[in-house]
Amino acid sequence: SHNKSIEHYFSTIGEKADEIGLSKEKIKKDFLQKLFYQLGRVPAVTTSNDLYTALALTVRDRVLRQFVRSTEEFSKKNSRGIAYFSAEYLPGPHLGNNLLNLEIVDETREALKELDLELDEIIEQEVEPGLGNGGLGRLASCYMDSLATLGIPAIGYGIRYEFGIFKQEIKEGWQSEATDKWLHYGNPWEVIRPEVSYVVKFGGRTIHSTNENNKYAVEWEPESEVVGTAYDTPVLGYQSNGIIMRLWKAEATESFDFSVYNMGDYYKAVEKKVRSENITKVLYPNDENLSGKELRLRQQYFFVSCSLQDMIRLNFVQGRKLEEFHEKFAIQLNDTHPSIAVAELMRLLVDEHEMEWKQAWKITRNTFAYTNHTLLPEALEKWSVSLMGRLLPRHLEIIYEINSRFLHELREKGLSGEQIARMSLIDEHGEPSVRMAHLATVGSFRVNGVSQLHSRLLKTQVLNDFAEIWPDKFTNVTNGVAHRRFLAVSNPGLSRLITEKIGNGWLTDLTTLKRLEKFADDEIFQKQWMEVKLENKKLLSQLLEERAGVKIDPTMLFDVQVKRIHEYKRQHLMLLHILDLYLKIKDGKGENIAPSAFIFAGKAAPGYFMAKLIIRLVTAVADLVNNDKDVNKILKVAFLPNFSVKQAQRVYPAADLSEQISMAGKEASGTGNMKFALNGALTIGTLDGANVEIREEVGEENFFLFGQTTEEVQETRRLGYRPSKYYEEQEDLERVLDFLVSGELGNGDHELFRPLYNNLLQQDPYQLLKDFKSYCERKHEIHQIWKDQKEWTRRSILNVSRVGKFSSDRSILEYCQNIWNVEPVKLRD
Ligand code: AZC
Repeated sequence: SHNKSIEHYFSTIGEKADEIGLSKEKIKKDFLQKLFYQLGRVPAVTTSNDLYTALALTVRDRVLRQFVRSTEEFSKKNSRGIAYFSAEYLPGPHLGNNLLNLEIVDETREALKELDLELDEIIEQEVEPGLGNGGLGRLASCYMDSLATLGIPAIGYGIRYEFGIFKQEIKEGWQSEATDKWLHYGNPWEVIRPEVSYVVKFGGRTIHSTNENNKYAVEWEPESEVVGTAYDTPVLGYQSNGIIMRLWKAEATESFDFSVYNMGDYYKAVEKKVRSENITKVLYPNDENLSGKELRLRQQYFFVSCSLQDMIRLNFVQGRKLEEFHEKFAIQLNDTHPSIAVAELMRLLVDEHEMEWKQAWKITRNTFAYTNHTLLPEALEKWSVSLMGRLLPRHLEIIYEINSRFLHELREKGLSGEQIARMSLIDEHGEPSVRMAHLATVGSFRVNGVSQLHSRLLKTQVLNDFAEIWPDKFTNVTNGVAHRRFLAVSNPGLSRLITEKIGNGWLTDLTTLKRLEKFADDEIFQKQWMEVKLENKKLLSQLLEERAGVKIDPTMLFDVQVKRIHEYKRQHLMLLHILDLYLKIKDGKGENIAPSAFIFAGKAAPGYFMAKLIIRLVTAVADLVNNDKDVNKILKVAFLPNFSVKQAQRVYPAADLSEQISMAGKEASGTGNMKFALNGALTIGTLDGANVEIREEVGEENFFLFGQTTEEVQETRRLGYRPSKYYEEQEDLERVLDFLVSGELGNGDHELFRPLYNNLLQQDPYQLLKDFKSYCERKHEIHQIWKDQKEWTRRSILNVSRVGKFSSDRSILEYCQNIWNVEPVKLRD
């Protein structure tokens, strides 16, 4: 058996299969060998990157060893496998996380110490793969972590972008973008599988005919082809084996077009190769906004086609019939980015494997499940029929066929013409286009939102027509976060303190944090808790001094908003409040203000003017506040450039206050909100996304609520919202808004922030002005509570002890039970 072969392999090299070399001595020896044999270095002559690479390779050996065992376990169990389809992943740095999961942090630290090396400095070297934009990509990686830990046979499919999310720099106060060459120093974590590769076709035409057996058949004669090759990154679980993230890279079908080459046109031949490789060159940096670009659709189709072909191969390798595909696999669509998969699976089954349409459709509909991540209309994907027809002519035909059968069904149900038009896969308003969310919904057996509120709004608004005819198809899975990364790895101080008190059961069952509750009033424990937080704040202060040039007193209240910059998230609401405080201090009315550091980080989509202007406003307010002697003892403002998972791991542990202030109804869930609370920050927030559930868990007395509810927001709009009313009625607000265009911000330029000013006074689509007052009131209350450090700490402890629900382990178990119908297999003995 497979197991025997592993045993056999290790016996041939004189080792035992279950000895994975976790001792200090073995780690040290392997590290030196990697340095010597892989990199040609001795410890006396190395670069920091050599040290990092040697250690990463040492750890990778151990990760792979665990991984090989899990492949074997999974094939023995032969249970339904999960394929997670996601155009984005944000795994963050691997090294620290893998050390934790292998439980060799101390051994490794010791081994390196004997060589006069510092583990933390080496960990610091790692360049993370920024293969996602924000919440959606990070969620995919949290889910990989939990799938691995829970021992679920799973594979994460995606795209190996050569350039990830751009590197953000601040130049003269503005965001500027540089390319992210994350592969420059090599990538020790991936294993290339040149033999796992598939051809993907594009363009051309379809030929319909009846073949010799009198069977109707369609052939797709493409205009071009590319090859996708698998790059595997093992994802280790905690105390368990591992799964893989399989990312596809595009290459030309042949290195050269020989016919052209023979004619002597070398450049033309190479051009074709370059064009093919373009597909996986770069991640589109738009978060919840469409680019509508042809290359983006190419990316989506490319990775989906490779992945489905791979799954069909696996299905056959395991000796199954294609008719059983849906029993062997479930595919989770991470938003609509991979939803062309519905049409592609139909094409593969019907055209390539000659299956009857009806049977193929049954398999397809029992394979896919779709997660929606946003209700924002500008983020709902649509592809113009003309583009789709040009790039994927066969898929457009298939989509039309699915649609015609679907609409027929609706007519039989007696639905009105209007309702049928609303539900059609094709939007006929203006330029005809394919509604990808409808395709995903029709082609899936389950549709879920990512928090209770969001799932309810999905059912009652965006996909209401579908929820009415298929109520059982809709469900909720509230997001969760990889608490091992976001607490155990990134906040070692707090982790140690917690473990001393309640043991380390929380690593595998976060709800055991509940046991901390009884220490919330324990003064000694409170003091230790505060000390840990202060240490974390000192570390972040150092980083802010280095990266943002701002010196911050670590005893200040760290008031933090980190996330993508978007108007609906309302970073500018926080800025209006800071300006209000500034003006009050200037008036000599600052006596009630707690010394505060306002910390921002996040990227703006390069083409999103308003978001970039908001960043410019942060830096302008920072310049004003930090350089004003009357104010800078009480207030500091900093923008930390280039927010990433690595940066995030240093920010959450140091936060006192978490800002979750989106307009209600707009943030599908949020996951940063969970990471902050897990690290002991209190939250100021609206009743939006998962905030609602966080508040429920931690208790309303431990959560600073403000602003309108979703219903109130809608009512405000219905009644004809006039933002200038609030400007006219509230003196403070008027003063702050006028200050934006007073010339005192942005080096005397009155016009710089005029677009923001006009937007707020004229439309204010996210109703900042309406929520301003209640936000400021809550802030005032927060500042009073902050002065009572014991009370603050008590609440902080209660927050941590009550966020057990928000582990991604819990989310994944819900996916298993309510969607995939699989049972976790615990792997390691
Ligand atoms: C985000 C949502 O905005 C965020 O609220 C949620 O927590 C996260 O997904 C994970 O579910 N959405 C995106 O990042 N992007 C898109 C296209 O929705």
